[in-house]
Amino acid sequence: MVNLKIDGFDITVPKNTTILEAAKKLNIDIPTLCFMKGINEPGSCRVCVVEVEGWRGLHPACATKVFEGIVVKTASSAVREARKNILELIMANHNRECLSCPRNLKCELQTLCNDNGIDTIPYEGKVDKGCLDTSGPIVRDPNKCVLCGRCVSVCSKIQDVSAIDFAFRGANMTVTTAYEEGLASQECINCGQCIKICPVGALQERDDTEKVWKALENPDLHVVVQTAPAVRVALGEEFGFAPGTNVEGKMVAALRRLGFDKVFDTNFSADLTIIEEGNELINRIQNGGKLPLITSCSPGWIKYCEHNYHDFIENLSSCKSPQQMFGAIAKSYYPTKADVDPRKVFVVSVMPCTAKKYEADREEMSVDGLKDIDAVITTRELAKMIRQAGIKFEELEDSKQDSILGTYSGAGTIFGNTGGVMEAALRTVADKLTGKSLDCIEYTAVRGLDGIKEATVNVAGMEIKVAVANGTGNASKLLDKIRAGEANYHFIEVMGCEGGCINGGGQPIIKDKSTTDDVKAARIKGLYNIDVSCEKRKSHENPKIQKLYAEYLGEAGGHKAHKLLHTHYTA
Ligand code: HC1
Ligand code: SF4
Repeated sequence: MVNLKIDGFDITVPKNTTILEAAKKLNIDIPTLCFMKGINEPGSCRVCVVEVEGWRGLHPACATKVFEGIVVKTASSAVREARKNILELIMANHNRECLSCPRNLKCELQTLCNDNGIDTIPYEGKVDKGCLDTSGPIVRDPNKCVLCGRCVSVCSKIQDVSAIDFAFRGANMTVTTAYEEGLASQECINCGQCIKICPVGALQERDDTEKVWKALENPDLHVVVQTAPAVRVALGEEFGFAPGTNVEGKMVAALRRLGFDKVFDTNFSADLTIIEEGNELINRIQNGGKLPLITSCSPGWIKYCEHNYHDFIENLSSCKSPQQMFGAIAKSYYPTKADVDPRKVFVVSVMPCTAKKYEADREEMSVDGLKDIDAVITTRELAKMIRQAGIKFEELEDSKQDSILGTYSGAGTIFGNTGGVMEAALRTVADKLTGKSLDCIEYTAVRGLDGIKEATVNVAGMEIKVAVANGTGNASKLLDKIRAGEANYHFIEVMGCEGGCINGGGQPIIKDKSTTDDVKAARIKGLYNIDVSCEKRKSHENPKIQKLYAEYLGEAGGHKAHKLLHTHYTA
């Protein structure tokens, strides 16, 4: 252990602790724009400089290790002056259209400038570093980039994609793509993890709210909305609720106020996915089909697989994702029940995921010329619409989803958590294979934030080997092991983002990035709490799903189900 003094207070910390970490233990928050533990290299922004007694100059707290007897000052006049100067330089090279920036009031740079008394920018900088990239769902503004490198690190080290990197030197340095092409033409998987980690507004999702407003104003359209499982435990953060708070009732009420003709739920079609995917798994196991079966509901993962693991394309489940299944049913079965023209049904999705915008626009995602999904907005965009409409979200009375696409089981709900799709599938597959209604339904081995989770489940005398890859970075590790013949499974769940959809690129921005893991854990708990409170916790027990098969689809995996609910991917 090492003893030191920070701002006059004694503290003892383990060897190799940085000054930044030691100060945190004393509740001293040294600001930094670049450093993210385990993700980004320390020391590029220099905002965290501190004074060390006896040393010349100032030193970055994120990159300087403590040693016995060190005396540190984190807010001396030399530090404050240097910090101010560094921020002025960053601001000089930053597009300062703060009022029209989507990150206004949630921008780390803006907060730091306020806190450090920046009122004028004394330097002439460079704010014409490139054009706005609007080629796809991820919008990049190089003129707002502060070169912190967090996006580059998350894209390469966590997501294993490397769609963006630093280019050029000196004043021309920028973060860009290969050949400076639009992100849409790159290997980018649209996961939006770079958006969430960006301290400023240099990365954003494409804003599709106007498209939704226009549809809502069009009297010829019948506009229905679905909300993904993970939205309900995060939307509240935009309105002051603690992470993980279930605001489903208020969310439904807000959607009604916005004018949607029907408010439905993606949890319903998550249940539907389980029926189809469970059936596919049993078929492949019993009839010698391609194994392992790998889930296909995360569009970021699908694109990653197409780019990097085409030898596993045939392993992907042919099931469309719940988002897409919902749209296909909303434009086929639902119109027969609601007596509306399917061509007039306009389907809006509220998703925690930026890649869902890309998925909805994929060529494969339509039936008989009708696109499954017409518009996708993120959790953040929904919050924006609620604010635009002047709705006092906090004070709304809870409301319930509409019939017939709004009823769901606990299994459909936990889809939003890493391991949730696997657990939901096992609940159904185990019942189907044993012919019983099993009581033991919590598959805790596949829960939690570990990168790769494995389990062997004993069902009806059969050992089913399963694995869960939490994020594409972990998927690559798992698939490499399978390629090398070092591992083998019957069924694998892959979600594109670490933690699953609860941590999707469209979820509310976590301003204090050091709390990210706590926020993820709270959202995960929120979904498991809903699961426990559900009357039905298995997808095949959802009465509205049973009715859908009885009245319309016929058999799971049958002709109609295939036409509407399945697809195929090509490398
Ligand atoms: Fe997801 Fe899914 S769980 S992919 O994370 O399979 O986005 O929440 O809607 O489609 O249901 C997202 C979440 C979501 C789909 C489901
Ligand atoms: Fe990388 Fe994901 Fe951002 Fe694309 S969206 S640049 S894959 S982090």
